[in-house]
Amino acid sequence: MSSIILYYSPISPPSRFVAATAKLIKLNLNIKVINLVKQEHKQSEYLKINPQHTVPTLDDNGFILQESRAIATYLVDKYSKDDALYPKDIKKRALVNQRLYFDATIFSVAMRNIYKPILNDGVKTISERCIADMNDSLNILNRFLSESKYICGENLTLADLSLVPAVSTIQEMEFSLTPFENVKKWLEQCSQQIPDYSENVKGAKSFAKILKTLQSK
Ligand SMILES: N[C@@H](CCC(=O)N[C@@H](CS)C(=O)NCC(=O)O)C(=O)O
Repeated sequence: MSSIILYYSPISPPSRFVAATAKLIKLNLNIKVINLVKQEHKQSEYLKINPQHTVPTLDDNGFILQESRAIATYLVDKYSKDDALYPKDIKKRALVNQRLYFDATIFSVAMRNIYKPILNDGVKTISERCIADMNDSLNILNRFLSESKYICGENLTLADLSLVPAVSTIQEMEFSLTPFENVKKWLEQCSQQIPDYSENVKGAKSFAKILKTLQSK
């Protein structure tokens, strides 16, 4: 068993991003599932390694790291045989970073603003503001993808791996991708390249089902 531990939840898009990255670089991880519904991420043992009480968290032989994008870039830098997913070329890397930040600060924030009120505050209906912000984020992504096959050019990078689980989750939450042709095409391409893609779909469906159940109560 690998001594590199990933604390992970299948319903968490950033967890699935890190797991897919490890698979693509053929790095064996010891996956420890954290049950978010049972609040395992709030237990004192877990808070010691992640005060943010989020998944994923990496424990690489005692080196603890939180935040999916920090984890994925670290894993590629340290363990990948090549730099395809996270180029060493300064300008290419800057572009991947920019799109990772776009995901962290815009796309995933728009998504969180939709699911958090449903999970935490008993909100049943997604506000018009949140729907508009999500559609705006999808539109930006669609524009990025109008210039190239993948988010940062003609090859798959960490920017794609980070955004795919988030976009699939949004799709399972019944956000239509029909107005975003480039996004639809890109998702289909990525699904052919990401190992065990069905795990991503399964996780996205499970999360969407949790939300739907709460909304219908
Ligand atoms: N920016 C963080 C976000 C992590 C995050 O919000 N994870 C969610 C699951 S998708 C979580 O653990 N939520 C529990 C909580 O915030 O208490 C990352 O990319 O790792």
